[in-house]
Amino acid sequence: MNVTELPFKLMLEPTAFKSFQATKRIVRRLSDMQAYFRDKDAVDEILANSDRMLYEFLEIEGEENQSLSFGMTTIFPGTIGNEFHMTKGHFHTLEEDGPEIYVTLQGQGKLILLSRAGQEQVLDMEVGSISYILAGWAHRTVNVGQEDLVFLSIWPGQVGHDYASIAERGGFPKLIVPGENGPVAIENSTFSRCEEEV
Ligand code: S6P
Ligand code: ZN
Repeated sequence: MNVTELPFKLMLEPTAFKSFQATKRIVRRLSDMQAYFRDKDAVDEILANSDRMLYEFLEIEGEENQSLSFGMTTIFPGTIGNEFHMTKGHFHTLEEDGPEIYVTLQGQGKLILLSRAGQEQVLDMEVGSISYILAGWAHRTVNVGQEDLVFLSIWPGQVGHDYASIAERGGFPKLIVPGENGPVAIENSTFSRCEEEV
């Protein structure tokens, strides 16, 4: 039986998704994200020993209009050079754009946001926090803690994911790196603003 054929409930806890069969499981390793980290020597050094798993996400995909997709992402702790493990980050596709809600279930994170018009924001993620991502805002999550960062996400089912626009801009405006008193957001020198942006 496909779990989406009948109503169901899950507990709001980090292990919830282990109890059913997700329709999609994606694992991203360092080899999938070499271009995303700025310290290329650190990338090469780690890859020479092992292809580290950075995060995984499990999804139940809603494929029809007015359906909802939802998923659970686990970002494992660690750094590549001085950047924390993070997701690729994406815009939702322009044609079928839609908002998204994240609920943090475990760990400490930062949510980096960038609107198509060039506005930017960084929000803290901590256990019990709910983040509302407006339609049109790209989003990347970063694990800034010592344990897994686990969060639930809910978004319109028909929405696609646009990773290319992030790559074209050279990433997000901010990088999250360790500081003396905890994680800090610094300017990303490879990020390029479009001329029409604010
Ligand atoms: C989907 C939602 C999340 C991400 C997941 C992995 O709209 O934002 O489920 O897909 O956290 O991130 P990414 O950027 O590799 O898709
Ligand atoms: Zn998304």
